[in-house]
Amino acid sequence: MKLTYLSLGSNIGDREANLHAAIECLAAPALRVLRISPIYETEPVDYADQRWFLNLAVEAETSLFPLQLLARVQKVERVLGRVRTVPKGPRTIDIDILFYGAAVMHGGQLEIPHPRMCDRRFVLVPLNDLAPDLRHPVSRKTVAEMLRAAPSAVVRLIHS
Ligand code: GSY
Repeated sequence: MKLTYLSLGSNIGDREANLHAAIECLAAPALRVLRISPIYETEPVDYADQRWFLNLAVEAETSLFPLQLLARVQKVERVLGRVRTVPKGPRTIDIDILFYGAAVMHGGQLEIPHPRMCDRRFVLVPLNDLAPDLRHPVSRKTVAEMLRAAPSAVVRLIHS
């Protein structure tokens, strides 16, 4: 079993319902959700002209291999009807794999740890609620340290 951390975001429709539906869909055989962070409303990063997101982080244990986990995540995004009209634009649900144990993977279709997590407050704030002492296997920084160094962006607690 590997411990994995995922980041979930939604900015179309009933954003909170989308997050809950995604968590339910993820938790099929070979993946058990252990903990869920509070939900935050966050200003859009990369493409500003869109609705604000709701974001949260999930801690799960899984016997899926990384590419199997990616396939599971992509299936959940498909099932929930993710539509991407604009690159980095609005989406019903977006799920990013942040950590997979202490694995480091480059190239191919999957990069682990997630390459942009250290710049994204919308990822780090909820992740910090679950695992502030978790260490990035390459930079060796903890989540709390990455959060302290992250560029500013509005992230406000909706409810825990
Ligand atoms: O990479 C995830 C999708 N996404 C988000 C997001 O989930 N939250 C915020 N605040 N901005 C985002 N920009 C992108 S792309």
